[in-house]
Amino acid sequence: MAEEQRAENAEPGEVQGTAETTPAPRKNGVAPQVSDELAENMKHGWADTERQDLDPVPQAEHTARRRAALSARFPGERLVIPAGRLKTRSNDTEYPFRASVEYAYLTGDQTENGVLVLEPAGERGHDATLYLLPRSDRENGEFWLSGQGELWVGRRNSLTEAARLYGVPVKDVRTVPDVLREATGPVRVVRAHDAEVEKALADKVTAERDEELRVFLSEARLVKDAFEIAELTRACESTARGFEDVVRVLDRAEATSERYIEGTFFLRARVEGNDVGYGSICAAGPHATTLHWVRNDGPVRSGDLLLLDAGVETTELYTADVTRTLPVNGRFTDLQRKIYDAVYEAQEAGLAAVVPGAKFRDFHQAAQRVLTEKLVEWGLLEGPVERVLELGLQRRWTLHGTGHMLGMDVHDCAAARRESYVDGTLEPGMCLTVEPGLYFQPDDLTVPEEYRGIGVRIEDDVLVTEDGHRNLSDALPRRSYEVEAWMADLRG
Ligand SMILES: [Mn+2]
Repeated sequence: MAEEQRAENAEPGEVQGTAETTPAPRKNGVAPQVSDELAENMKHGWADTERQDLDPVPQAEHTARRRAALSARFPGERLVIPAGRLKTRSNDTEYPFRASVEYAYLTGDQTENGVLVLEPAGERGHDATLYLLPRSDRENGEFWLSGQGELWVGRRNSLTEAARLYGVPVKDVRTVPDVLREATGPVRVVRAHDAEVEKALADKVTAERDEELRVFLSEARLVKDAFEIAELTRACESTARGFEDVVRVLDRAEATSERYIEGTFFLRARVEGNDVGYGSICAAGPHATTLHWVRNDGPVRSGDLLLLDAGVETTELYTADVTRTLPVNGRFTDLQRKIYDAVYEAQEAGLAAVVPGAKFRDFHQAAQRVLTEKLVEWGLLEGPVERVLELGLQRRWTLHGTGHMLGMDVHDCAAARRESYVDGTLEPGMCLTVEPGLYFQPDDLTVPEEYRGIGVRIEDDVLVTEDGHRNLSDALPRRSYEVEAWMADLRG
């Protein structure tokens, strides 16, 4: 019944384009009728809950500085950064909302349909305005008759409350299409988040100029500020607890499936953070050789390895990205240990290359060299090592790059230019993963049978510091014998 009424009144994901929000009168009689007496009754008797005691959110000083950097890069131009809208999952249900990274980074807010606009303001640079949906109107019945009414979706901040929280003037988002349509002068928008906003700007923007805005915001996040570093540290700490949770219930996973592991980690992510930062890879046995195994519907067997690649995303949307490869029964076989220790050695070489001033590629090359030496030593590849590296022949089993930037996106800063990221230089404040691996596909006839179906990856999240790096995920052991001792400890 509740759902029926909602379906009748709701426009999921839609905010009306005008200030007139009176719900459309019902005509078909399917939904419950609202008598004039009830409509009148619902207008009255509600307390004023406006909050006067709000302090700015902790990152407000940081978002102000981030907006100032953006302002300096695009003087005299109007900049439009939408949060995005709810996405339909099926019929009238939606996916959990996650604000666009650009919007959350510049505002600290995460509300659907929000839009940040930086208006050129001469000498001052820009004036920022945040556009948000206000509290529901009680007078016209919106709060209980509209699908976005607060009675259905929960109380929102009033515009005054939001202004206090985020340190930016706030206006009604329903005026945004008109504001943007009437705007004159150069405009840029971050695309792919809000079709309504883009429609209003259609004849004012170009793809090329908008891309420059996106690239700038991606590169701005290459070096993390103090707030971001604290968030990434928290994400790693929660993630370590999630891995411990998994180890404690491995026997229950054996009785069910990889799903038990996924669900166990997810519980930690939802309780301590916002969500997982990406689909958890819970890959037991040969599934570990599938790089993005997220079906997680396979068996968990004693004697196999479990490759768990998972990260908690904090409430402020910063994610960890950590992998451990664990023997399900708590002990590596000799061959599993040989392969695991090789990956560990490669990771050590990679970590040692994460220092300020090093090229981003250096840690990848250091790890690849170690893995290649092992593959030659084991007789899987014919040397010399230099020739193998030159031809990239080791990549049949190393498969992927050794790391990437980490932040609000698990593969953060993806729009950055090559020269500032892939071909760039490491600087203090950058946060990245170091994650070498070796994967022997179950159907790979070029390796001895006993190798087939073994996949190992070890992944840590590392902050570049003034004099080297700090491993943010080092609460979790990495050496094979330390992993065994840690598992034994947790399983009692
Ligand atoms: Mn990763």
